[in-house]
Amino acid sequence: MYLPKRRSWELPDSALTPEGHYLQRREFLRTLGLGLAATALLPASLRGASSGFPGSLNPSFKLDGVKLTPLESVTGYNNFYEWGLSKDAPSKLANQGWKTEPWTIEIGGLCEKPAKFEVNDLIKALGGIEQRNYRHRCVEAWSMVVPWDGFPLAKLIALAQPKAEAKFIQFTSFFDPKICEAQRSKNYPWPYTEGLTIAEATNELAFLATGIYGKPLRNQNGAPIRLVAPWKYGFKGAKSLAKIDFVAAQPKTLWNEMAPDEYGFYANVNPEVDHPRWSQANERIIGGGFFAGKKPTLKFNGYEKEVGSLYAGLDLRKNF
Ligand SMILES: Nc1nc2c(c(=O)[nH]1)N[C@H]1C(S)=C(S)[C@@H](COP(=O)(O)O)O[C@H]1N2
Ligand SMILES: [Mo]
Repeated sequence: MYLPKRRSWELPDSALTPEGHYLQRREFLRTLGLGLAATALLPASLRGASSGFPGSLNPSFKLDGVKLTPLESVTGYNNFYEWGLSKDAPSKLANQGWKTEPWTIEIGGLCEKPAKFEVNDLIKALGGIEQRNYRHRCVEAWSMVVPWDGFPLAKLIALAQPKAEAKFIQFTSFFDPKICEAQRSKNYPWPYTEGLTIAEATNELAFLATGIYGKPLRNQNGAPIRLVAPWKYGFKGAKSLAKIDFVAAQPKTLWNEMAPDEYGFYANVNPEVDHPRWSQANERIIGGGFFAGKKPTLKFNGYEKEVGSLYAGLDLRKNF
């Protein structure tokens, strides 16, 4: 029902799997032989090329003239509160015995095809992955440009077949208080949750990332699979997803529950709507040295052409 429109850039070549994933995700390799039979059952529009070559950058998302944030910054300056509140905590604490492979993700709620997948099998069922360079703007007024690997969320939605009553999708991060000490605390309503409307989720920009710079996601970036909605503040991009549910009503989200006046459900990047405690007009560029500087923030983070129509007639100040 919510089949994504086939776009000019969805050529077989754009859905290839970078070599790094094959080399590093052993489980993926092990199941290669089985995958083909499963993909053959999918409609042609969902099938990508099944052989893995490097260089599968989707040409529609190259971001000409923009500098990619260095890998050290993308993997060393993180927000992942389950693993500490400082920017350098997740790269350390999320890598002390927390296992993110194998990993089961559950697709459920109001859909025809609820299912559990090991993440590598899901990637295979959806025909592989592609690379996209996206701007990444945190609500805290800093930004990066990240080369993600992954697949459009619309592909997963088409596979799950949401029912007509499904109007939103809720994303739920992992919950494992035995391993994650912060999740034993009652100060936050764990697990981390986020949400999108179905119209937002089927927009071509909405992406499920499984890698960065052609390598599997590091734990601190939300391994093995996390949401990326580049026209929204980074907190919408829930990490290390355990569940994706189709729901009828606007789902609860962790930050909105914590501070509804500061973190709205929409959270579209908007230089004209300040956070109650700071301006959103400019952003600090992360990486590339101490003096990388600042730049003006763009409406919808520079993706107005792609997503502006989703919000036609909506008061963006009220629906922040
Ligand atoms: N589960 C979970 N997801 C999360 C967060 C978090 O604390 N926990 N932080 C969010 C915020 S505020 C941002 S800016 C991005 C940061 O992603 P990155 O560390 O890969 O840049 O992840 C988002 N997803
Ligand atoms: Mo953020």
